[in-house]
Amino acid sequence: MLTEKIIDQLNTENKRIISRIISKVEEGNSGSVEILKMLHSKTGKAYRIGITGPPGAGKSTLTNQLTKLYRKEGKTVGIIAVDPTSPFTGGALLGDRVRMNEIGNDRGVFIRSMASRGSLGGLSKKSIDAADVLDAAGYDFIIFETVGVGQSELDIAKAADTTVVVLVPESGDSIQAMKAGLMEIADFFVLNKSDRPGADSALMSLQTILMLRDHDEKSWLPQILKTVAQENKGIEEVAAEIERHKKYLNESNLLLEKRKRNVNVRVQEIVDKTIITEIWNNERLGYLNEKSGQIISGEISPYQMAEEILNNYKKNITLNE
Ligand SMILES: Nc1nc2c(ncn2[C@@H]2O[C@H](COP(=O)(O)OP(=O)(O)OP(=O)(O)O)[C@@H](O)[C@H]2O)c(=O)[nH]1
Ligand SMILES: [Mg+2]
Repeated sequence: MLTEKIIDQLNTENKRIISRIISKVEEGNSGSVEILKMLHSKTGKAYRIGITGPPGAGKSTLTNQLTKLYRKEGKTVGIIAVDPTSPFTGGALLGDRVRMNEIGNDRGVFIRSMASRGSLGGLSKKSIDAADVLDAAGYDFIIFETVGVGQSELDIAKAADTTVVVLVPESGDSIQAMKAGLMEIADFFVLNKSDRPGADSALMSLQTILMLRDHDEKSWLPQILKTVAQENKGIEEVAAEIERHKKYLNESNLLLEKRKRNVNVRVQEIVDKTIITEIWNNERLGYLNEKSGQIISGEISPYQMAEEILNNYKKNITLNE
């Protein structure tokens, strides 16, 4: 079969095949599902890192430097940059392309930009699917870069083994982060742009916020690392902290726990989406549309309508069995 042949050629040396498979997977149709099923047995080896934080914090610059460091160690890196496609720019951010160009030409690095807007829950599902392709291809590290602003972006913590939250010294940044729920998902913080004034006081206020959290001797306490990503300062420490967290997860058996929890959510999401698509076929949508006037006028209650649609769905399943 054609697909099997393509999957056999899936390795880090073959970027064109990787691109092709990710594009196929992005289509989100039955062909995509077949591919994902086939490559699943090859996944599970890559270590997944999530890098998130406010817009412009230096996530891409940090990703770029971290990747260069991993490459020096002979490791391969797959990067998924999730753009919160704004209706104004309407696509991948040019800046990322420019900043990541340098590593993009490296044989051991693969970069894919994905839009987060669009399909239902598109962000988490598609980026995790793409990460599976990169994992199966054999990349040692997979880095997700997402802008941490909305709730859906927090999903990235469910896809990553280690989540790094990047902040900058600008006042109020840590408060913003707390509001956006970034505090809960951080395995550690990077205070980037530490060359800017106010870095030390930002560090202190972040530390104060972190101290307020519940913790004991055994639990993991997120650290704050200062970096100047632009000047490649503090990057080795970031890599070391990722390694320390990875070791902690492995030794406490939490990596398996975390991955189990994530896979449960993932399967539930797949089931949810499949059922929704199955229920809302054109026929039922049309029927609902036809009857909505009667719901407004009070003849049928929304619950009665919902029951009718669900019963019709269940009846059809029984008939198909
Ligand atoms: N002063 C200073 N500037 C930096 C540092 N790191 C990155 N920058 C600059 O900050 C700007 C934004 O950097 P990016 O790496 O694109 O930030 P980002 O978080 O990926 O941005 P988005 O993906 O657009 O949210 C760029 O102009 C960088 O050159 C740093 O440590 N210090
Ligand atoms: Mg970026």
